[in-house]
Amino acid sequence: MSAADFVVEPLTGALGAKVTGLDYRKITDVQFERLLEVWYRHLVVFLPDQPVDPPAQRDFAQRFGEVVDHPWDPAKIAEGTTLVPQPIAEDCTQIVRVIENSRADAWHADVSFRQQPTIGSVFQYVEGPASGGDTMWSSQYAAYEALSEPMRELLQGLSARHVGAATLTPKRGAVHPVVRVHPVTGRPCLYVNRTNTSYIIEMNRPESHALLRFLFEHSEQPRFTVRWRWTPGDLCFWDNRATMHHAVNDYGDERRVAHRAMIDGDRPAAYRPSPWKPIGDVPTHLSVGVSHFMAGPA
Ligand SMILES: O=C(O)CCC(=O)C(=O)O
Ligand SMILES: [Fe+2]
Repeated sequence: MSAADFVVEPLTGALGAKVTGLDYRKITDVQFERLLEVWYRHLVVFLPDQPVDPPAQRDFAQRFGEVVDHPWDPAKIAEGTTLVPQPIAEDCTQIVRVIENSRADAWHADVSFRQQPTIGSVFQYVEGPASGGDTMWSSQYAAYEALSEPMRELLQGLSARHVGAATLTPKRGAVHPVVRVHPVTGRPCLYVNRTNTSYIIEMNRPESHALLRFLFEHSEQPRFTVRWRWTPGDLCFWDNRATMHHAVNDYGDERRVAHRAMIDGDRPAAYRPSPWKPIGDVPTHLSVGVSHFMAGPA
């Protein structure tokens, strides 16, 4: 094998790729460049059967950008909407979060209620039930591209408020374009999700409600998704800008553990600037999106 010579197997028509022939602890710069290309193209990349090694996971995640997390301190939560860089402790407990029984079983893009949602996560499955506990991802490029031209035109001029679970985020959340452009690929994608997206600011509430409901149902269709059945050791990294994900909660009381490092983000950019003005502020309790997993990661 030459330096960048690993094997890439696409998983579904929409997204996902399995990569074999690599140990994530020993990836050369040339291999990493190629892996980034695979990531941008397939959005969620799986490296099966990797050693569980949190410091190595931290180092690998840092190749994508700065590793960040929620400011769990309530005073900091109240302060603002940005994630904070994590102190780099040698034992990694600060930077590679242990995710136990995440129950994140509603479609979401991580922390979309923040001004700068993460660009992605490096996630390793450590232990879990003999069956069940799969995770699903959906391509929001594919969801966008499947819409009619008039619908795409309409959506390009809209923005939505995203609000997270009360324990995680200030009530004000963040406003993002409904269609964002991926800063690396330049491709437009849908950017609303059932967990965090509350309402479209340029529309009347009933219009916003109906349109968001349609968009949630549209973007969650099986034809836009991939589903991964985990084996302990599987490492994956997903693009959080052009995908949503959903952890399937079908394993009862069994234990399911993963390690996750989140990578600092950027401000979602609109595909086209909005020609319309917001219609005034509305109390956040009128949200359509409902956070189903108050205790889990968002
Ligand atoms: O547990 C999982 O499969 C995914 C959990 C999740 O939503 C996350 O880590 O962001
Ligand atoms: Fe998540």
